[in-house]
Amino acid sequence: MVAGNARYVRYIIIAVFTLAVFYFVSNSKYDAVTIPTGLDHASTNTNAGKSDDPRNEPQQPLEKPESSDNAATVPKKQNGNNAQSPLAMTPEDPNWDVELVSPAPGPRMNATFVTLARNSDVWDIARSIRQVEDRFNRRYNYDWVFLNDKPFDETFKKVTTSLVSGKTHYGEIAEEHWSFPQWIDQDKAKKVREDMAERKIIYGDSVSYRHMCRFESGFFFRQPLMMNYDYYWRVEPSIELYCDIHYDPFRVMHEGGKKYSFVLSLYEYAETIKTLWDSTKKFMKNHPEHLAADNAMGFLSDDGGETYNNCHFWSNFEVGNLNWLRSKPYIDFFESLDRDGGFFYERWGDAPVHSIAAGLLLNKSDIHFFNDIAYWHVPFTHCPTGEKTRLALRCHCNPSDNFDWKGYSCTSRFFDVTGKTKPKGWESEKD
Ligand SMILES: Nc1nc2c(ncn2[C@@H]2O[C@H](COP(=O)(O)OP(=O)(O)OP(=O)(O)O)[C@@H](O)[C@H]2O)c(=O)[nH]1
Ligand SMILES: [Mg+2]
Repeated sequence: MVAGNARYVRYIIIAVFTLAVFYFVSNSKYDAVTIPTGLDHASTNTNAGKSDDPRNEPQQPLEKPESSDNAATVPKKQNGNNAQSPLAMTPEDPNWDVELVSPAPGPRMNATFVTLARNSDVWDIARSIRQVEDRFNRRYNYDWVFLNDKPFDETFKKVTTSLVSGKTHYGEIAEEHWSFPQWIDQDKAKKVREDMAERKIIYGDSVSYRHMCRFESGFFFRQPLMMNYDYYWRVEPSIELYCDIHYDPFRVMHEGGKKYSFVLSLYEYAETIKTLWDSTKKFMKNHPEHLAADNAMGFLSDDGGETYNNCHFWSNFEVGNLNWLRSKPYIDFFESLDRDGGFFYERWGDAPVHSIAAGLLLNKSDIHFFNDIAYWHVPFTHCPTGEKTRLALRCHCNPSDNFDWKGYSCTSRFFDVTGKTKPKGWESEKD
């Protein structure tokens, strides 16, 4: 009986001991998981296959473990002293790397990005800026001018300034650049808008859209902030850039003597520009001295200038020379059109206005097509033709989306008129 009791006591002690051990194990504090530094260099470098890619250069050898026996337990160390270079995980940490990469070598042009936007466009333009910065400007740090018919609010300025790697400038457009000129007949303009609304013409009933088109046609390049620059690159909200941009497009323009450039071209909606060509012909008659000797009339007209074929460069993307837009030929052209009133009596867009000007006032060789700049603005894509180009530029566009050689694009015509050779593979991208 005594032996039996002792056995029970032993069982109780073992049970209490087991519970105590379980309690201590389950309540003990974990050590924080240390983040290994300098691990996995080789495994993250998946960019195999291209010998000239700097990321494929051999990595610095990792410090050898003390013995092969404890290789599994000794963490690999990077060259350098961890104490001197503490791992920076947040912007508040000392050593936080602001720049990430070095600036691109070479000169900078006197150039700026320019965006016309409303305060409500802030998140859509934020997307565009991020694309431009990631693909290009983080290494070039060009300025960015923002223009608005109303004052920009603090949120717009804060968000965009945080995203742009160059300086940002914010301008409010003067009223005379964003209103009806006094010679416009308001009743006539109103009737046009009502009629276009009934016919469901896109933006046909919008007053602000017309102010926007007139402003982009005749005034953005002479805003006080823009007077500081020679070249501009227009960026709209919600665009995409699909490839790295390895060279400076502003330099291409400057060193190649280019005045205007494009990535997409197409036919304009004829109902919105019914009398634009009549006004253009009037201008050509009044100012023959402004027409360039080797102009690109063949891009604009199939009958030697009698009628307009509606081809235009899509102006939501443009890299151009501001001094050309500020020149007498261009200003005379804009003022002649503006007097005729088609910005309000029809719905002339800045794209056909810029394009007709480029086609008539410039020599063909002044207009540049940037095949390398892959671009999307709803609903069209320019994806560079040629697999070699797309791989070299690390593009993520689908080549079958490329609009360049489809039936509704005018880019093939541009190549024919200017005598340029189309990029290899263009035929397989037709409709
Ligand atoms: N400040 C200001 N900017 C405007 C106004 N209307 C348009 N914009 C800007 O002008 C540019 C062209 O306008 P969008 O509305 O994009 O015109 P769109 O490209 O023809 O048409 P979407 O297909 O809608 O993009 C954009 O950068 C707009 O942010 C306006 O009333 N005020
Ligand atoms: Mg747009």
